[in-house]
Amino acid sequence: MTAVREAEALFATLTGHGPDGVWSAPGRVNLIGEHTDYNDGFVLPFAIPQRTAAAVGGRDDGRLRVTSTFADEPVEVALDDLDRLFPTAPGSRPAVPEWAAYPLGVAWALRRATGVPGHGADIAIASTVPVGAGLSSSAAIEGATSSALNELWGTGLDAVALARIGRTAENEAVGAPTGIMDQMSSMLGEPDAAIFLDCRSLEAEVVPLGMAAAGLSVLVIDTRVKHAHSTGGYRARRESCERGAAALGVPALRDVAVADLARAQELLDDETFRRVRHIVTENQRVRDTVTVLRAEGARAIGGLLVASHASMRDDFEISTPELDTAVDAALAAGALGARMTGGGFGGAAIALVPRDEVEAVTTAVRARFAEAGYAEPHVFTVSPSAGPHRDA
Ligand code: GAF
Repeated sequence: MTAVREAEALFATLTGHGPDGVWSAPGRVNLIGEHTDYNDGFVLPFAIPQRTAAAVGGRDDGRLRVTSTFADEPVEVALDDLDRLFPTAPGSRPAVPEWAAYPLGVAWALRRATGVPGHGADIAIASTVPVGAGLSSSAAIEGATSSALNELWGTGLDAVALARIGRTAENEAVGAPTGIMDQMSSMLGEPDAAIFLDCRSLEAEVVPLGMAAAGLSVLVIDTRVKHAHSTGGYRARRESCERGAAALGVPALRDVAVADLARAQELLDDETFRRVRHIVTENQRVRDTVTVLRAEGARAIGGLLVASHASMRDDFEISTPELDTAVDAALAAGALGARMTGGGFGGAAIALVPRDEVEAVTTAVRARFAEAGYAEPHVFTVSPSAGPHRDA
């Protein structure tokens, strides 16, 4: 069943009637540019066909009730209570179950940003974006919910403003200190194109990928090692970057050039230097990837993807043995490039693969995982896809 049909069915079970409408938004993979977003840098993600749908119907009692296929129980709150629930104190858990903090956080952020009080609603959420796989299931929930409420409440925000609402929900309601890449990629997705985003200005350029014309596929290898951004390593990496920028006297690591790295090495301890070097070289790799895509096409970007993975494995230290195995096995079996994608510490890798070698690469990756004694990975192709829309 599609996410849209599933959300409609869930809505009917919850309320006994049909929704006023159904909105959906996609997950994403990031082609290149990891952990650069919160350093005011560059990213090159694309939206994927897997989507999250929100079936929504108005209520006249000022209450919000959310339910989803990945929850046991609906969560219900009064709209006027949202300001008491959020923001979540830094480092604490949200006052509602974490999955519900995404849609409720969007409602809270939309009211706060626009001053529009909104009205009560039932919201039923279903998704085909795998959770915890590093494919931005969270941005897809935020995008579907914000698109729905933006229309039903008449708040009139554009795609970039809604991406900011999603990030506010994630940072302040869920408490995950993420950047804005995932929300922007979900909101701005275009078929057969990536989004070249300057995370400081939020200027976005659509970069055609021509995957089908080049006979290429992007393979996702979900290692099924779950990750979360609200805790642990993600936050620590962000803090290292902030320390590095402060020590170098710049507002953000975006302002450090590759040529400045020798001086940075003299000033910083080894670990902070390696974190900084990842961000600085990754920003350059994103720009180089865009240049190569425009001049030579997607077949020529493999080396940049491989260099990006090495930098995340060795300098930023966010890869895992499963992700390294996925990348190595894909490359050995004929992928033109491969790298882990997303925040790291689990989740998925992507591989750029000639279309007629997809099966051979898939088989080889599965075999290497079995040999290593890892859980069977979930391997599938994705094509760059459209952003949010109203489905019903
Ligand atoms: C996660 C975050 F949500 C993004 O903002 C980004 O930092 C990414 O990890 C790493 O590039 O998906």
